[in-house]
Amino acid sequence: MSSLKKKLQVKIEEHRPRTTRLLKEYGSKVIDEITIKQVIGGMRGMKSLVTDISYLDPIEGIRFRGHTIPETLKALPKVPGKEMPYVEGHIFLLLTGDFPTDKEVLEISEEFKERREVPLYVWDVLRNMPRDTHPMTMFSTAVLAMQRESLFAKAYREGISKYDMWDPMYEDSMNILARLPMIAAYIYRMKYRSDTHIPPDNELDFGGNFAHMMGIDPPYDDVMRLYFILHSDHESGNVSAHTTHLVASALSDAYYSLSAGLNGLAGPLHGLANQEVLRWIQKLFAELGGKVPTKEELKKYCWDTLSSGQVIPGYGHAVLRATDPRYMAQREFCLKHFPDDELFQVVSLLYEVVPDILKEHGKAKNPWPNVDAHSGVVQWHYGVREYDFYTVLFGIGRAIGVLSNIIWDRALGYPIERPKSVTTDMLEKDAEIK
Ligand code: HAX
Repeated sequence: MSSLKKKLQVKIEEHRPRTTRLLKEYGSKVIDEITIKQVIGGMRGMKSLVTDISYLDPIEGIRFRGHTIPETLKALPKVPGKEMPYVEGHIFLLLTGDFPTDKEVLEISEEFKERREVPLYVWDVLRNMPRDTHPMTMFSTAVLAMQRESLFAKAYREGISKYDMWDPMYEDSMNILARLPMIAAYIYRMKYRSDTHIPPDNELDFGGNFAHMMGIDPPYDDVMRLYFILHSDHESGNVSAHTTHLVASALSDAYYSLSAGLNGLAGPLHGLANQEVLRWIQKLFAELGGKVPTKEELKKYCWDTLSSGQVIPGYGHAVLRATDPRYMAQREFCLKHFPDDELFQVVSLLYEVVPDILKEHGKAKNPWPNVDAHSGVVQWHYGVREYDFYTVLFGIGRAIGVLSNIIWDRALGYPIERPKSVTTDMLEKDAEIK
């Protein structure tokens, strides 16, 4: 058994009595109340999920296992000669709550090399889809197509005990994680690089290998290490995390669950916003005949967008009430590596104008940028200009968090999710509307 799996097993055994005790001794303690606004309004702020993998504070932003983004990036083992840490180390952190040693990280890196072979039929499935299919559809389909490989589904058929289910869920999840960069790079090069493909390099880590298979030189490898870590987890209530958790709660395996979560990520109000930001900015460039917009032109464009009943992509958030630290981490990278980039300057200018406009507009509770306002610029700079691919990149990162969560879901025996719905008549009765 690998060091990661051994450590995870110990952590699971330590944790289980905490959940059991809460349920047995404190199960009826009230922790919140629910309003009609929450019931109609997408359950905003309703406390109804448990995860120890990350926590999102409205002002401070995300903490991974209790650590802020700068703390996480600092403490994870670095790839030799590189600015960014191993993504493999972040997987270890999310799963166990501990920072790994160099040796533990290298072990996962090696393990991924053994697990990453994608079944050949997946390429056939992708190749048989119309070439103009959205890359997120291809990505999610590829994950779903592999469901026949599921060790969890097999173990269930053979009668696995509830308490052991985390084990095959872990095995499936690690197999999926090892293969996602291979699948994503294949889709990219099939669609946008004349169907030419670059085999993985056994000397490289998770992020480095992905950059290599995309065919993009350093520092794109560091870009992707940062990107996958930043996008990994954002607690459990966001659409991709919640969907993955919900589907897995029916004891669907990791393939079914992740594919469903990716479909949620593909929505423009969620992960697709990173594509929408670029599409929106490029539309402005086109309207101005390729000219870089002035501040006044940007303001007018924002107001035109709002007046036509659309949202400004990359701004606002259901939980955050300040600038997303994932936005800031990417901004710092740009300031260091390409401060004069034209698109980066437009994005910076947007940061100066959009919050005031959204405040004046008076609707959005959070006028500040989220992660998606920035991620496209970095990709664009390094030559990934096919912006409909951006959400696939988000999907690789997000898989790390959501799969970690469903392993823990099975470890702690969380039940099938089944909230209760009410009718409008019932709400009117509660509201005492005559
Ligand atoms: N531009 C214009 N209007 C906005 C807005 C924006 N960026 N953000 C919120 N609003 C509007 C909402 O549409 C809503 O309008 P209605 O009352 O007419 O329905 C109102 O302000 C109140 O919304 P809210 O409570 O502030 O925000 P929600 O929690 O309902 O929604 C969203 C959060 C992220 C979906 C929202 O801010 C949005 O649509 N932003 C733009 C799309 C985007 O960037 N999505 C990515 C978010 C991060 C993420 O999940 N990444 O994957």
